[in-house]
Amino acid sequence: QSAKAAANFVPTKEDYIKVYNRIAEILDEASDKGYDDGSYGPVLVRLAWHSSGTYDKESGTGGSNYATMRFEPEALHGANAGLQVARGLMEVVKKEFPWISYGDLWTLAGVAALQEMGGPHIPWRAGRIDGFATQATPDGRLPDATQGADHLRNIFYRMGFNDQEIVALSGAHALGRCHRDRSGFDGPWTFSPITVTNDYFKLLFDESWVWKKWDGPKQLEDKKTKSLMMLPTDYVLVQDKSFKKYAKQYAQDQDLWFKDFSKAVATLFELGVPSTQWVASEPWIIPTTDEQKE
Ligand code: DDH
Repeated sequence: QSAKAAANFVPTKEDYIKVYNRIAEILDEASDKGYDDGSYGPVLVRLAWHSSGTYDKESGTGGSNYATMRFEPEALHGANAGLQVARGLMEVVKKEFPWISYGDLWTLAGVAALQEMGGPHIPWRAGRIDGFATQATPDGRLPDATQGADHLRNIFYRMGFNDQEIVALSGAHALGRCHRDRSGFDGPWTFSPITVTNDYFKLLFDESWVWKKWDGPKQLEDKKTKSLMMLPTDYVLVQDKSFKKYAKQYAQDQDLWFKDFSKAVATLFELGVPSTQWVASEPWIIPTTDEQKE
């Protein structure tokens, strides 16, 4: 394809599905590489979330529109430690599909990862544009795992979310793990860290959580197997009365959590994007690779 043809290329939903499918292939390459639990899914979900969760509704700054995590110092913010892995993977896809914006690519990767790991469909549409380093956000917009309920509310209310949505979004910690060399914390939240389930909520209620005795940052471990972890901010969801009500509902009803999680994540991934930029008036439902075979 010549440069001129590439510049005139107007992608359709089908073209984005091709990108989705390519990302789906890459997820599994983790197992050959011996990476973590055998999928790049969790770290890609984290990239999509950290690129969106910088949004500030008052100033309208931050969010997924400009993919400013490509630039320093945002790339080097403590909260983003380790995400160079995910950005590097997406660089490969960007080379193959140069017409896609980084903001669309990263959020589509989050959608592909969640859906391919067995989660609910996440409505998504294209329209984000690449921005500039001057649009990067200041440090401190993402949650700090050592803090309490007030901090969680300050951070997520600033994005426009309420208590129910904070709890629903937090269920993403069913996935992945903490890495000593990234956040300083250590271990997975659940026994199935590459499958989307409501186990995070179940475990919060069903296990006894005790402070881990170690030289690392303050975190909890399950008394029984000592192989799972919770961050102080995770534990807040069963301590704070309002959060706990929703956490209990999600522990008891995975379908309810899937529904609320899908809606909140779709909103999260669209934060900071002016509605005039969307290529479609409504978000699309992209079929999983399994559904495409049916
Ligand atoms: Fe998270 N998260 N997260 N998180 N997160 C970490 C890992 C992952 C917090 C802190 C951490 C969300 C909310 C919060 C994922 C998704 C989401 C790690 C470990 C820390 C620390 C990083 C490392 O060492 O590699 C805090 C604090 C909050 C909060 O206060 C609410 C949300 C809303 C999401 C989401 O996706 C909607 C995922 C996935 C991971 C696993 C990454 C991996 O590499 O594995």
